[in-house]
Amino acid sequence: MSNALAQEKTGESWVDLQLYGNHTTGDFDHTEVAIFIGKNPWQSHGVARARQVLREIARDPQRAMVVIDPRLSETAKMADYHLQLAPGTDAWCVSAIVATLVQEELYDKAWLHRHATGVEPVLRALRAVNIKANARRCAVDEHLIRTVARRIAAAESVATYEDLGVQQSPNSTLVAYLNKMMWILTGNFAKPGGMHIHSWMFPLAGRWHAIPPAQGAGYGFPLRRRLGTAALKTASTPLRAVMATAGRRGNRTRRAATRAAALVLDGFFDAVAVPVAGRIAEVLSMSDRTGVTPVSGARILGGLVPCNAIADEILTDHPDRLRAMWIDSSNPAHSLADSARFRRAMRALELTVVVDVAFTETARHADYVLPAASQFEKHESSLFTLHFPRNTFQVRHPLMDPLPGTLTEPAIYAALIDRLAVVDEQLIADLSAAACAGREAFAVAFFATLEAQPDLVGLTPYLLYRTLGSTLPAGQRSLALIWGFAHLCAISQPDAVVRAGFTARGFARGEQLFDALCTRRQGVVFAEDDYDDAWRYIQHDDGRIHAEIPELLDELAAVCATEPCYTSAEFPFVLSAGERRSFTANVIIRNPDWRRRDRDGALRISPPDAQRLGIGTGAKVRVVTETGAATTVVEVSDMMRPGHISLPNGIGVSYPGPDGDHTVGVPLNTLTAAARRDKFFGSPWHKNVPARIEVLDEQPIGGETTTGRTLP
Ligand SMILES: Nc1nc2c(c(=O)[nH]1)N[C@H]1C(S)=C(S)[C@@H](COP(=O)(O)OP(=O)(O)OC[C@H]3O[C@@H](n4cnc5c(=O)[nH]c(N)nc54)[C@H](O)[C@@H]3O)O[C@H]1N2
Ligand SMILES: Nc1nc2c(c(=O)[nH]1)N[C@H]1C(S)=C(S)[C@@H](COP(=O)(O)OP(=O)(O)OC[C@H]3O[C@@H](n4cnc5c(=O)[nH]c(N)nc54)[C@H](O)[C@@H]3O)O[C@H]1N2
Ligand SMILES: [Mo]
Repeated sequence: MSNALAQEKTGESWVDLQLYGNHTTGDFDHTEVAIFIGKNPWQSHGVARARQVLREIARDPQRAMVVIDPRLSETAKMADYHLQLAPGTDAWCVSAIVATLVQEELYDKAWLHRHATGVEPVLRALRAVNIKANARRCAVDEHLIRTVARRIAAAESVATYEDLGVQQSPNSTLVAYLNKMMWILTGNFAKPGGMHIHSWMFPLAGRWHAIPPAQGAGYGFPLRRRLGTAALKTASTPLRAVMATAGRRGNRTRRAATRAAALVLDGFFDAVAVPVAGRIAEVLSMSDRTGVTPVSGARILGGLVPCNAIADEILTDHPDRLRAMWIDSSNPAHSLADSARFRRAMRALELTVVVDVAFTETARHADYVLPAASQFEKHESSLFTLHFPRNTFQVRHPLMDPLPGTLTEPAIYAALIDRLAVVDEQLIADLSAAACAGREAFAVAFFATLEAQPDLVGLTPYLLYRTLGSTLPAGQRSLALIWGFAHLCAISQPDAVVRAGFTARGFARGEQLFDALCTRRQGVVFAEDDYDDAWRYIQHDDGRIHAEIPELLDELAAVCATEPCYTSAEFPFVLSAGERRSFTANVIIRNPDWRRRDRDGALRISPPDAQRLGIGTGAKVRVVTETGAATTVVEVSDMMRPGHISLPNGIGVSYPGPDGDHTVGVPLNTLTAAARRDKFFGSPWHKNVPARIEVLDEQPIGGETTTGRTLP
């Protein structure tokens, strides 16, 4: 199992797990000092109402924006402090900032004493950092670094956001740690404008864990839990039999069954829901699956194999190599490093299946392609519920009917699981009948089933779709899964869900949330946190931040003893392969005519470099890297630092035209290498690809003749 998180976010996630156990998010609406590290929210968002929030910060003289980026990005242009470092040198830059906090005694001793452990080794490591040397290594003025550190220390609140500029660059895991030290050492956690662990609809990554209600989990709770579990176990068989037939019997039986189920739920819901729901969430979120891959020994986090290791796990004769790959909603032959190698790996497999809405670069190499209905033709939602204090979720409804021959993913997977015949048909019939009787009856029957047959827990989405789904109005079958989300969410974060207005008690609260999710099409605030709640989301038993990560403190010392250097005489530029621009959206825009500007996805280059090469905007050049070469047009841009060039992401995909398929723009991963990756979690260094530029003699795009004029 892998997904895009395992080529950008796993290093940061692991750091989060060590420090406090879950994902954090910044309160940029209220923060005094906003810090963006390798992040350009003006184009890439990631902060709700990003442009408005950026404008508000920029306009307010009491607030400040710090941007760490080698490029004068749209966001950097609005910043009070732009640290325009040399590409790939963030570890030196951010460690110099954090070291200034320590060496100038600007950190919050009292707060750390109260809320953190393992602080002393961190302070010791940071006292050893040579700020002056690191400033030189990252090519940022030492005075600017110290000024920024002082501004951070003086602020009422600080929030940070790191993204691909560092996550797909050298030392990404170390930089994630240093980033977090900027706000931890200054005590910027769990307060307005600070950093917070937040609620989830369902954890996209990281651990599901129930937060007990602040008040009165209540008298006799353990006893009720024991009783409840026992009641569920013993009552479930006869109760389930009643439920099973209730749908078919008369109204009186159905009413009796519903009342009985309601009674069980009323009496015991609080006590039994958490353990039952917890098991479902743990299995489905795969949060506890760690280890290493069988062939290359790459570290697995949250069940995810690092993307850059996938081909290594296939292109070998190791007996435990991967044999088959199921690819859904992803175009890895285009979006993962070294496309040619990935395609070779696909062909070496015994079976490949692609589920997609387009006949993608990946689909073309698959044994089977299962065409899915598009996002406009089915219910959809995003699990990126990363907001604090008010967290939102939206179920988007279909706008039109699916194209003939396509199915929604739930229908595809349910049909496959049917054919695998792993679930007893009678069970499906029983649960469906219970669902006909009512939600309470269904809930008791469903929970009792999973309690009795824990091996079915992983099939929860299938069971919900087939049983509860069959009772939902026509065309809304997929919403059965949302029912599961609603209940897990209400069970795990009861106080926050109540504050968001879902005040019913016990089982009824999840029902209330489910109804809102299905009917309020504009979206729902499902959780409203208190700033103090962030403490309750910490997953260490002592409720403290565990500041020391020995592996990364060793790494800090090692990195600080080296000089960064990514270029050579052969490859004198650092190419950032994958800049987010206004007309890019990962790989989902295939028609180049949709890009009203920058249709070809120009290579951005600094004015001095362009001048030395004798080229201007619109010139055609060839970009050559260790792995490949591509032709592109040039845009001379004052955004770029000399020595740094940048291509947009998401282009270079095929699109059918009257005379066959066309590809506009550079498919970036023909230029990248899988081996250039983070040593801890394998994140690719897409932002840091050594490259050279060869100027073409007025060749049309695609022409391969070069003049051989290379920048020395
Ligand atoms: N318009 C648009 N928005 C998107 C997407 C999209 O395709 N298009 N994709 C979405 C996805 S999947 C993601 S992950 C996010 C990514 O969002 P971002 O990470 O914000 O986007 P990028 O433009 O890839 O990179 C951010 C910045 O990193 C800088 N950078 C390059 N090298 C370095 C370096 O060595 N150090 C530092 N500090 N900075 C460096 C670049 O100059 C750039 O300004 O965007 C999301 N939003
Ligand atoms: N060189 C380089 N490589 C990069 C990046 C970079 O900056 N530089 N960025 C990286 C990042 S951060 C990310 S997140 C990845 C993204 O890489 P991917 O995950 O591969 O790209 P997406 O565009 O998110 O994938 C979408 C796929 O889902 C399909 N799709 C769209 N809607 C549906 C649907 O309803 N159902 C199904 N089944 N499929 C659908 C689309 O047709 C497309 O093929 O790329 C990474 N690769
Ligand atoms: Mo991403």
